[in-house]
Amino acid sequence: MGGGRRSSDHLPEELADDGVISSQSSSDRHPDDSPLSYSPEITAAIAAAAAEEEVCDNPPRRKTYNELLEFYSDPPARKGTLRETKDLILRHKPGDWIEEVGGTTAGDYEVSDCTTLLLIGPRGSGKSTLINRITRVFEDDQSTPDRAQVSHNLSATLGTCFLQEYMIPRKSKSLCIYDTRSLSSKPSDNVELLQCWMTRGVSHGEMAIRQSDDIMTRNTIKSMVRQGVFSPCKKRVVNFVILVVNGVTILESIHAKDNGYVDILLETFKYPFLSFKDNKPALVITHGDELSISQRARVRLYLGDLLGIPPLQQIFDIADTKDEDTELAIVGMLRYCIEHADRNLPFNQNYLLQGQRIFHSMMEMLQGYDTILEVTVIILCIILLLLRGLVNFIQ
Ligand SMILES: Nc1nc2c(ncn2[C@@H]2O[C@H](COP(=O)(O)OP(=O)(O)OP(=O)(O)O)[C@@H](O)[C@H]2O)c(=O)[nH]1
Ligand SMILES: [Mg+2]
Repeated sequence: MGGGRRSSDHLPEELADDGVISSQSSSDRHPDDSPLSYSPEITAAIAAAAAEEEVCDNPPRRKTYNELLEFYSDPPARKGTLRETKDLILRHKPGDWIEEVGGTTAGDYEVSDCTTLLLIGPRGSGKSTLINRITRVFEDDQSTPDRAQVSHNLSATLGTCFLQEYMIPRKSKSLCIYDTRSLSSKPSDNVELLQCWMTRGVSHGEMAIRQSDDIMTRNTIKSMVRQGVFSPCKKRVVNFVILVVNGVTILESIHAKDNGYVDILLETFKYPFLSFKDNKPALVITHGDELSISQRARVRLYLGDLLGIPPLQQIFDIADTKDEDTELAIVGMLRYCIEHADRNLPFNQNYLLQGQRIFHSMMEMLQGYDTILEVTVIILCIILLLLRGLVNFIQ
């Protein structure tokens, strides 16, 4: 895909030459490349990365990169916001954050009873793991079993094959996230499934069969269904999209100059039906626990450049780790998605309401004409009076 373009072509020089730390090679790491924790080594890693980055002669990129490093190295500044943002999400009802712009009121928008977010991403990027991680942020009992099935050996399973709805938190009625089947390496498969979900809506338990699935795969998926033909689950309109990518695979594909993974992301991200007006999907980077801080910052900067989105505001680094920074990233990401979902709700298509609106605007128009008519009559009367006065004067 993507013609002759190489992954490394997206990459600035100072990033392209960087080594990759994969899950398998963690023992070979340089001490400066230790995973995220606030130890002296990390501080050294930040300093080393910052010094290295100074060779970069692109000031805006350097500024963003430094901001990213600062973001990772200054957790106390953000701690106070965790509870506050969590409460906001827990209290939120769909439509709460509608902005009444363009002379509209909240009643002009089609507000469903549940804000629906759609998780999409390549095979093994960590969509199902993210569901479990998000659940734990809102769960009092941390020992409850995982909700979503995680793939532990990608070659041993097909991965997630059915759309699964997860209410967040469990008992909520107003926010749900859909886990989906992974993106295919064939773009036509992705267009077909994604367009269907975005235009017709999604429903819990729905099979996700690709055009290119062979008969055996189709039969396997069909035989996993444990319900009758008719599903009692309602269709949900998707309100916002989250693209999940594996940070380690991004670095690996850059290093190996293999464009497959990155091209699929770029192509998918550009599908207009995944955007809500000008608002593109949010991006989640997983597997950050297997990278150093400088590598995390670099992957984020690289994806921001590639997809044309702000790395600090629209890209969320959510590793499968239990720490306050991960929780902050999760609530930050949810808040971003819910706010954008509310801001992009469709107009209410209720015909009675539309009729009322048309009637009102016609009345307003007629009232406008009324004023013009009155002014014209007054002017005519004044002219008549003046003419009469003139005639009397001449006689
Ligand atoms: N170290 C680490 N491993 C992760 C992270 N996220 C996911 N994984 C692992 O990655 C593998 C795949 O995770 P899944 O959550 O099943 O990925 P998925 O996107 O749902 O995969 P499909 O359903 O096949 O599309 C599992 O072994 C997870 O444990 C992460 O942030 N860090
Ligand atoms: Mg999955």
